[in-house]
This record gives sequence, C-alpha cells and structure tokens, in this order.
Amino acid sequence: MTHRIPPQRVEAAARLYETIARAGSIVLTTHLNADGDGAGSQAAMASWLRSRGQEVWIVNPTRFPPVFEFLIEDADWIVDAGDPPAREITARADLAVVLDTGEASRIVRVKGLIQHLPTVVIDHHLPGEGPLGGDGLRDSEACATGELLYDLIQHAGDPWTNPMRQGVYVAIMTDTGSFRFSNATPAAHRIVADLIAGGVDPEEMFRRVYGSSPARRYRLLAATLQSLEVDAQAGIAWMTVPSDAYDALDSSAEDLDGFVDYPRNVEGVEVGLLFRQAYSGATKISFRSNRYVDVQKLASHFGGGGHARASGALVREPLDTVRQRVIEAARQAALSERPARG
Ligand SMILES: [Mn+2]
Repeated sequence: MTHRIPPQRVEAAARLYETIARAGSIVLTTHLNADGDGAGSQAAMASWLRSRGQEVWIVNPTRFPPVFEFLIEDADWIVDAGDPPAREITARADLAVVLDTGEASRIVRVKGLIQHLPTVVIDHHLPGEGPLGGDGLRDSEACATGELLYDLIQHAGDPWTNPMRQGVYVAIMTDTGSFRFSNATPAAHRIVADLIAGGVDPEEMFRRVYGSSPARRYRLLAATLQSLEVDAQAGIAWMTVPSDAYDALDSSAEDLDGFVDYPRNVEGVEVGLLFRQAYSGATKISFRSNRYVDVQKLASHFGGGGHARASGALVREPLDTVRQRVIEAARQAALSERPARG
C-alpha cells in the first residue's frame, strides 16, 4: 500500500509544479530557527531542483542549524541573509518558495529580500494573522511540510535521490516526534516506508539528529528543569529557561529542542509551556497539549500560532510580565476545554 497524493492536493500540486518548473533560479526560505521539517524540506527541495538543472539557494532568516547540515549536498547552496551575496542572488532569482510557514512575520529579514519576487508557500500550519500571499501547497492535514514536498515531487515524477529521501525523512521524523505524536498518520508511515525502501537508514537518521547533542544542551536542560512548576488541578505545567545559564553555556535556540516535552509529559498534565527570554524585552513561549486543549487558539491570543497540539508565540514584552498572563490563559483553557467525564 503506497501513499497517494490526497485528492484535495492534486490541483494545487499541479499548479505549483508548473510555477516551479518555469523558474530558472529559485530561493528557498523557512521560518526563523529552522527545525527539522523546515531544514529537511529545504535540503530535499534543493537537491530535487538541482537535479533538474535549476539554480537553487537557501536563504534563511537565521543560521541554517548545524545539526541538519549533513542533509545539504553542497554547503555553497546556503547563503546567509545578512551577507551581500544574498542580495545579488535574490535580486536575480525568478521565484521564492517559503517552506513550513505561511506567515510574513516568521521569515523576518528575508521578507525584504524576496518581496519583489513571485512567492509560493508549502506549509502545513493553520493560517495565522499575517499570511503570505501567492499560490502554493498548503494543507494542515499533512503531518509535516515534508509530506507536501513528497507529494509535489511524486507529482513531478522525477527520480528520487538519497539526499531527497533523507531530507523528507528527517522532516517527517522530527515533526512527528519520531513517530509518536498524533500527526504520525498512516500517510506519514507510508511515505516513510517508501523512503526506507529507497535506502534511508532510520537508525543513522535518528543518531545524526538526536544522538549528537552538545553537552551544553544537557547542562541547560538540567538548569531549566529546576524551574518546573505544576498546577495539578488545572493540568498545566511550565518551565523557564534561565537566561544566565543560556548565556553562560553559549547556547543556541536548537539546544532547546524538546525541552517543552518535559512539562507536557508530567502525569496528569494537559498543557505544557516553555518560556524563555528571546532577546531583551521579548519572550518566546512554546505551547504543547496532549489530548484536548487547542494550543493554536491559545497561542493566537499572544500573536502566535502553529498546530492544535504544538504552537509558539513571540511576545514583545519582558518575561516576568507575560509569563503570568500566559499561565492564567492556559489554566483557563485547560479547565474550560476539559471534556466532561462519563
Ligand atoms: Mn512543520
């Protein structure tokens, strides 16, 4: 049983493919602090388009995460948005493809670089408040952006190479929490089965992504776990990343990957929250839920968004003032959305 493009995506995939096929030079971008889905999808898409003889560049708002660099066939394809070549490349490109977000606010400084270009979006997030225009392939039913990219490449009928398979595999592996979350759908497993049959080594992918954390990540986790608080009555738990430890350890955003799962996984907890000071005067919040609270809705009250079980927000207010309001909103949501027993 192989995966087939869901009927609701066929038309969009066909249109998007026509647009992409016409472009000689293409810029790929994703949201700030690229995760495995954003970075893996970019890696796969870059390999795919290069194999077709098209010119492709990856220009992200923040540094391409080193942990996913092994997925990129040629390091020269990555161009820093702040460097002069980014300006030249985007000036003469024909098309911009935004992956794993549809929000202008999440590609920050890349927005200015690509605003003169026709832009398409490949994304599986629910639409937020500042959607990017343009055609594309958007479906919040997809487990990951990598699933949509798989469909697009299948539609194109081009041969799969190993770098293409590995990028899509890592996209799906990371966004499904290594096939544990509710988005580990039959489609996700069918696609991954196909990728493994094609030569992807699951053990190697897992080790390269999760089995090579710098020691500072665990030291920061130890410091952050000290702050764990639980409201057992409401079923919420939260932690705060200590800024002093973050700075002292010379940490980066990718070190925090998975931290929010600790409060979420506390027995009896429905909503897990992670707070951190993003830069002076701004607070980053990660929201997770287990069964019934829609954290996309919760995050949208704070200008954020994402998915029903995993969302995020960046609030331009100091940590101490925003934290209490978020905890209170989460408490209300957990209590009011709790299903009646019976
Ligand atoms: Mn994603």
